[in-house]
Amino acid sequence: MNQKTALITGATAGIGYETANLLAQNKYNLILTGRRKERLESLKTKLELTFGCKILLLTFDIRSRKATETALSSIPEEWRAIDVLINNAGLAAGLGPVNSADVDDWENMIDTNIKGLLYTIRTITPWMVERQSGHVVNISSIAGKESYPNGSVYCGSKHAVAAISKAMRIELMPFGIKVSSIAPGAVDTEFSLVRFRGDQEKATQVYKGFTPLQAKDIAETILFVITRPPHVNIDDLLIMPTSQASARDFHRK
Ligand code: NDP
Ligand code: 8X3
Repeated sequence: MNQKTALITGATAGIGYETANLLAQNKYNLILTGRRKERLESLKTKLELTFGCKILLLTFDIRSRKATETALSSIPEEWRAIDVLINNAGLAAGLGPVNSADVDDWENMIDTNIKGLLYTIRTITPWMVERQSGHVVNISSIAGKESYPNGSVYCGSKHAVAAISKAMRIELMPFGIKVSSIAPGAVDTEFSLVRFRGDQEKATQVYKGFTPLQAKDIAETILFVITRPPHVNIDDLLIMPTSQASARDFHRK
């Protein structure tokens, strides 16, 4: 049995998927979540065979408080010593101004990026408090530091993740629990494909003419953050592509 356990939300794609691979390689046992069951199952098979780690899968929609609480509460006792919680599941839905954007998209982003993250934190952190140990890593964004036009609610949701992380750090500090916030710039994942509802052409344009971050870059950053010595916490880490200097400034060839 490997020694440490990490729970990663949104492990079926992108940053969560690559983080699962890297942590398995680094001898973590993993609790992996997402809605796409087949992807989770094939990832579990691959990681168990390749790295000999133990994997527990939980398939649920994080927007549903009931589904999230039910799934997380079903985690068996022997898995509850969670050393690292990586709140990664999230999305942007659409891109449009407040006067005409789709309100369903707003609900989707708020329910996933803010409420789903909170339901997860509310269920898992009491176990960390009991053990007086643990590390929560919240995936924010450059959009949690700057707002850009047509992204008000996505940016708002990521600003909320940053604000929640700051308060959590103070609340959980007396229990020896670390809280880190990681804010990436553009990462080439399924993110833009989801944002543009499967429009591959629009998604490709987002990363055109410059080299974006790869999900592996963020996985390596997460591994760095969670392997610092006990007296060191990385509070807030902004990681950008070299050709992106702000939420809106790209150097495209
Ligand atoms: P992907 O679309 O590649 O992956 C998103 C993951 O989140 C998937 O595993 C998906 O699983 C899961 N997820 C989304 N909605 C739900 C839901 N309702 N219930 C359960 N799981 C859900 O995107 P990324 O890897 O890029 O995104 C990961 C995080 O990184 C997000 O929080 C995003 O906001 C953030 N981020 C991304 C950046 C980028 O440029 N890509 C930059 C900065 C931050 P499934 O669909 O199977 O449920
Ligand atoms: C994702 C990065 O700039 O598309 O969080 O919002 S951005």
